[in-house]
Amino acid sequence: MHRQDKMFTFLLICTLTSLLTLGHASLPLVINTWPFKNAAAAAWSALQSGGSVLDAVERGCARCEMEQCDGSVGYGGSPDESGETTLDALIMNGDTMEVGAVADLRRIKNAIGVARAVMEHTEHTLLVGESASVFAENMGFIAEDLTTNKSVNIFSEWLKGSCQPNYRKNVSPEPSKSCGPYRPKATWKQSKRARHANIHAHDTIGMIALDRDGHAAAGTSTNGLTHKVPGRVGDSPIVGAGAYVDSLAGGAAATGDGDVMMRFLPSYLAVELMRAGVDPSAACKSAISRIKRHYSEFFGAIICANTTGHYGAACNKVPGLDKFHFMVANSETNTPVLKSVDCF
Ligand code: SD4
Repeated sequence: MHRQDKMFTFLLICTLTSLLTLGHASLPLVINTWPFKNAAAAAWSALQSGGSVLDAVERGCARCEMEQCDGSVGYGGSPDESGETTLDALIMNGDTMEVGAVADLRRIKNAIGVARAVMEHTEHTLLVGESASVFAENMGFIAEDLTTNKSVNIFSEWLKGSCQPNYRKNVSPEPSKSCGPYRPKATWKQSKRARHANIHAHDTIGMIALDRDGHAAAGTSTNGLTHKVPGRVGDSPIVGAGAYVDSLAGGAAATGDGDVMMRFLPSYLAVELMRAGVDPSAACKSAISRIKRHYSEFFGAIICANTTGHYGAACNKVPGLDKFHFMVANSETNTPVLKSVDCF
């Protein structure tokens, strides 16, 4: 069979399987990564009380920022190599295709709020680092320390353990044994260093909201990866990677090893597949398959929803991730319900 035929057969089988397993589509719909129930509830109640899909996504993600969902969202989590917590977030309007995003945001807790301010009060798409924080302060966001006792402990334990694990390669001193400062190795062979994703510190919120009038929005918020190199930006604030939405096609949001996942723009790919008529579950699977082809061991998952309110999710099966959990609220459930999908 030709490669294209194989792909077509794969998508057809996925679509048929998911049609059999999925419930009815129903709008409005809120769907988010991981079992972050309160975030889904906040988004759902925003919609129920007349808020827009953007309000729903902003409030849902902000709830996780406040609650420090799983330590992976908001302040006090994922200290970088210098012990600081920095935040990435994105919000996208599927009607206008406007995007606001912040990356490496410092000292501001409400990253999704700042992302929305970028979208609504500038002509830009993405602000980063110290300047993003100054922008936020000027827009009225309060600057405060994002460090907590917990993040200080994570950081000091890491220092005590010779800075293991870390994300350096081809440097000296040997990064798998010692702390920095690191310098490039004079000579080195291209080698893949095994990635040491901690699956328990890996729970970015990604959310999609659709209403009955055909409006759609998506967003993400995260503090990235623990012990990341300062300045590192993940996939979450990158449009098409962390999330993507088009009110004429659907939305998608990703979670997992952003350094790898952002190379494939999985959210964009999934939305384009749904635009072409592919079922959300099959679109999600296809986006994960694309990454698997190059990084069979990557840790990651994606949620997808189309304009009719059908939804799905997919994840790469790796040790510690057999099933991926996500939340759904729609007019059928009227309350957030925990769903799961088997990884493949
Ligand atoms: C990142 N994708 O910064 C994020 C981390 C994550 O679930 O999703 N965790 O790479």
